[in-house]
Amino acid sequence: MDYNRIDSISKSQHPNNHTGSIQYGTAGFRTSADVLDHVLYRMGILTVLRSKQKNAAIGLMITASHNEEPDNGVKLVDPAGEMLESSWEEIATHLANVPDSELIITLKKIVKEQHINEDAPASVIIGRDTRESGWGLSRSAIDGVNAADGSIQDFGVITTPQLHYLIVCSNTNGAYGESSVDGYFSKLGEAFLKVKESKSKELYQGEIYLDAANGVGGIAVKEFQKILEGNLTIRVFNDGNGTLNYKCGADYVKVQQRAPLNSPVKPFTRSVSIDGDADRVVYYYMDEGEKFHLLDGDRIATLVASYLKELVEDSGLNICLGLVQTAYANGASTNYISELLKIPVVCTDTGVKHLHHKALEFDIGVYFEANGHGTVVVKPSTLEAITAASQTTVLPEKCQTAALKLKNLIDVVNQTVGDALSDMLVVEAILYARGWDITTWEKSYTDLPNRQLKVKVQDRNVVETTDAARTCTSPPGLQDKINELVARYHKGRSFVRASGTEDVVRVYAECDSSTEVEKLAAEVALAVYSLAGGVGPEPVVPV
Ligand code: 16G
Ligand code: MG
Repeated sequence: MDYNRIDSISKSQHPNNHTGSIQYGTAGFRTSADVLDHVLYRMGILTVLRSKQKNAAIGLMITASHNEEPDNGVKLVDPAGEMLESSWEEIATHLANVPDSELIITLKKIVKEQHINEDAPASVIIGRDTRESGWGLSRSAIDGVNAADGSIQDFGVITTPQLHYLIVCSNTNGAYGESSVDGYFSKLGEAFLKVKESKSKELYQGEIYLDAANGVGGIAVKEFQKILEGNLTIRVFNDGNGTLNYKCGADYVKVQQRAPLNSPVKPFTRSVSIDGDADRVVYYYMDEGEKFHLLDGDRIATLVASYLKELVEDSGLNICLGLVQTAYANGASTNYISELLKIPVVCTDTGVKHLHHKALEFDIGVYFEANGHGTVVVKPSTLEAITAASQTTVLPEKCQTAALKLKNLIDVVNQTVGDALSDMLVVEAILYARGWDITTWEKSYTDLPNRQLKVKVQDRNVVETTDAARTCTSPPGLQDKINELVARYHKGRSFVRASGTEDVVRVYAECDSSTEVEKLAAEVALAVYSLAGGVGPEPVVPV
């Protein structure tokens, strides 16, 4: 590597003028776009080093997901499509923050400590969402990759899950699918058409309304519209004409628990919201009294897991199926899945990487965050067994049919990461197979009323947790206070954690009454405010 060249481009074109520090959080760096130029340049270089180390293509995605338009961010994607390994998150944070004068020495240190062969080839796949700042930031990243002599495939504007897909295809020589954006659309689209080969039945109607958060999903869904024409009608709104993520998108709909701007008003319309980079999805509808009904990631998880369980049982195959959730999962969903469906449930820390890794421990692992981020992962040996069973004639017909259904459904899944559009097609395939409309789906269990709040504090890192964020270990006394508050509410549960993407402490509360839950959440927020150094206005507890 030509360190002199890296150094001179850094100083002349991508200097670090940022005074504050910036951190590789739950999903990469994410902050105001105007402080990210040098970070992107440096991440371009780091991606090359990671690629040399792993001897595989590494992804670099420029997005700030559901944040406001002026923000942007970058995350690195490891060879198997997973999030960057945590030890490298620290390396990335350090590299992003060092002054220009220490850039080269830092890079040399990384090369040495990580045993990187500087002469190894490097390959980087780049994508970005629709943010205006994305093009310029992608140039900075490309400058970094070039300066470090890596080869680049720049896919321009794509969804985050498309980038993950491209990485996996590229690193498996096409075994997972064709390594192109067209390959992505045809793999998932054609798999969906296969699932829908039999006639539509009962209550299912093949029409949905999609809120694309005015983001990149609005572009991607147009390709699916073409492939699925005549089989699934997707009516898109917030498709890019309005402001990105403004009063729309999966995060808004989930957190605000209300319909997005421009939503169809006709009661019981099956509606879908995705987020700004199309890796989260939630469903919702309004009833005849204009009451809003949300079917979030927990609902999707239970729908998918229960259908998979049925198929696994019918196939007669020995497959261990499990579900992974976080503490944000509604208690009613956890109860339903473990008590009624008898499917093992595991709880992990927030963030896709935690859920994904845990899910890989099952033969078929379903993972979903309540916010709509999730997918299904299947062990290669399990997929082989399912495929073999679907093709054999020695098994009873019921088993073979179930195996074939399983195989076809798995093909609709983007296993590389949670993918809003793929997940939506999976949900549609299952509702279709079950002959359900959205209210039948909703009836499986009743959500406990819940509320999320944010508390501003001086330093959010004073809040530390353990046991998948369900127990707060610092500051002292906070967990005792939470226990005391929760005990006053029927089916009460609450936890707090420092956000990985925003400078706040998050509060989650649930109990069996929608008015009481507002109180519980506010009381816990107040406890955080008093014990963890709250700043600004004090949370107000409703009377
Ligand atoms: C990121 C995570 C998401 C998580 C959220 C939590 C990825 C790709 N995304 O968006 O999984 O739910 O952060 O945000 O890992 P928080 O730490 O601000 O609550
Ligand atoms: Mg996202």
